[in-house]
Amino acid sequence: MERTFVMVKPDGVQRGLVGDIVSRFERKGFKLVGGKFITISQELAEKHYGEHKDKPFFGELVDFITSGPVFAMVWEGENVISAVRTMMGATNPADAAPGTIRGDYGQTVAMNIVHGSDSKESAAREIKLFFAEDELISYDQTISKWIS
Ligand code: RTP
Ligand code: MG
Repeated sequence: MERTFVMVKPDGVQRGLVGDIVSRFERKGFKLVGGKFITISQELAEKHYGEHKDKPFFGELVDFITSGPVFAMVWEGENVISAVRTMMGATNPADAAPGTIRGDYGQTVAMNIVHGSDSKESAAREIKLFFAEDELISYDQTISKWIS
């Protein structure tokens, strides 16, 4: 079963959107297998966003993601990686469709509320970066058999 890394960014936490975001993925039928409330270090931020290190916005991005606590999660389900990206909406909230998280709540690309892994490779890398193996919980969830 596929897993993905999702994070409510500092703006989402400050605005009290953690519950809404968790609820969207729960109601979709995905299974929460890990979660923690943390403040990201400079080092972890630079690793997490390493693919953007040569971009002009890299410094601003690292400053923002380390500026306050985030809620980091791992979600499991059928095609969960692409489904979460669809539910998040476009990177720039100005282009994100209504009904998506960024479309409903975001205004600017710098503060776009939520992160989700963009591929199987990113998901594997990011889950490992943020969670130890024993922090990911395997459990039976009977709802699963009615969903996929
Ligand atoms: P994320 O990694 O945070 O889930 O976002 P994403 O995949 O939708 O977008 P990505 O291309 O990976 O960019 C990472 C984050 O960098 C900020 N950004 N700023 N100023 C700009 O033009 C610009 N472009 C990207 C955004 O906050 C984006 O989420
Ligand atoms: Mg990205």
